[in-house]
Amino acid sequence: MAEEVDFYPMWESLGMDTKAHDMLLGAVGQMYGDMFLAQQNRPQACDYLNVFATNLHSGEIKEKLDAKETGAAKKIIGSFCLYVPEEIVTAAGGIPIGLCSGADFATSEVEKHLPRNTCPLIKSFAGFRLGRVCPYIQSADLVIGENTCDGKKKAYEWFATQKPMYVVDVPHVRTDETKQMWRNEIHRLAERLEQETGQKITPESLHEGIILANNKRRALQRLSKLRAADPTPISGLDSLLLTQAAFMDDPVRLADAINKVCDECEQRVAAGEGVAPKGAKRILYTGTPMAVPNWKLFNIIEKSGGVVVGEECCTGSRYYKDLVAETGETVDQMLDDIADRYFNIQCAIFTPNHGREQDVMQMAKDLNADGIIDCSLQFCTIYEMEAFGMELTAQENNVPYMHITTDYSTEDEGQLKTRIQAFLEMI
Ligand code: BJ8
Repeated sequence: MAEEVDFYPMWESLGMDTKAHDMLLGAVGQMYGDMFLAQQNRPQACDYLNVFATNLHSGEIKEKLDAKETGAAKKIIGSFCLYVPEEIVTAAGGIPIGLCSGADFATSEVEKHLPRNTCPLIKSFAGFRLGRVCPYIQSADLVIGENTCDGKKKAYEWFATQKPMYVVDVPHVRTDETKQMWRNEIHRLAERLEQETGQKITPESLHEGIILANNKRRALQRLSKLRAADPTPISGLDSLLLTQAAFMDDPVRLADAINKVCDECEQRVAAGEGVAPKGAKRILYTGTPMAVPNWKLFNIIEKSGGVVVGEECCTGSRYYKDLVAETGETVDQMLDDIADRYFNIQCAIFTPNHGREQDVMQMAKDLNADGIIDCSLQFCTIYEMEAFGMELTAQENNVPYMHITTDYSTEDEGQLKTRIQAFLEMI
């Protein structure tokens, strides 16, 4: 039997509130059991996710702290957005961590610093910091923010009083000039990271960073293709968690685990085995990102008899659909290649952003979706705004569409269930 490790000294050394943290872990553990472990016909290789979820606040974070201790890595670098390239962090000797948070915490404390009508994702990371319950936020040596939505960019002004921060300037329109600005911004970020870690980025280290991230993306692309089968071999919940893991887990281990899931899914597809019966209503998700442990919507869809077959969002296809070119030879070339790949992420902060509608329609076709559920987190103006255009595009393409606005609370679960069940019956 594996030796039990006592993680309390580690949590205490990170300045965490261990009592509050126990409560959080208890609640998330319960949720994981009710949502993930209660699934039927789950691929066995998804057991990896059970281990990942169990270790998320313990073994996973210890591994990163140990890497720093032994000198295998220099710093832990947190970020909140897909526009922050993990390749550069890795190349500079940092460990990249996604800090977006998916649960309400210390809300009344948060509302002393941020307006009540702020998006739950922002309030959540603020609450995790104020409540001292996130070992990732606690251990981040530097946090890279980004000038994206109004909520995040203003919240970072406050967050900078909590953690050392550097904010990258993401353009909001796509022109040749802004593309060049973005390239310059990425070069500046590389310099800042080198300064932070004290490690020079070399052609070799940057190439390795690109390959590490691309390999995760290749594995997720493979999984995405397999989900086109009917019956689909894996649930939306498990697929979502595999992508969420890409922001925290060891990249080599995770890519290997995803490929093992794919191997099993290939066998299932060949045998006509699925996670839901053939003919179950197939949903394409689009909208705001889903940070751990925001699994509410997928759980409702799948417990209502539907199955999520794809996610057009930052915790979905936007993370893995495009690779960074692997042909660059100099650091400058590779940084430009990275900038160009990230410039193409179809986030609603860009105007116009019709590429997102095209991506959604293409995914609906490729994955044989029966309907689209477009979800915005409450108070996310940019995704709420884009929902109107998305609905029109879906109508033009004869794809049933539903828009949802929700938050991290459980209060609207009953209402969401009713609406989703009606949508599944209608399509
Ligand atoms: S690239 S989607 S991760 S900005 S949900 S905090 S937009 S008010 S998360 Fe995003 Fe980067 Fe874009 Fe992706 Fe603001 Fe909206 Fe909240 Fe959001």
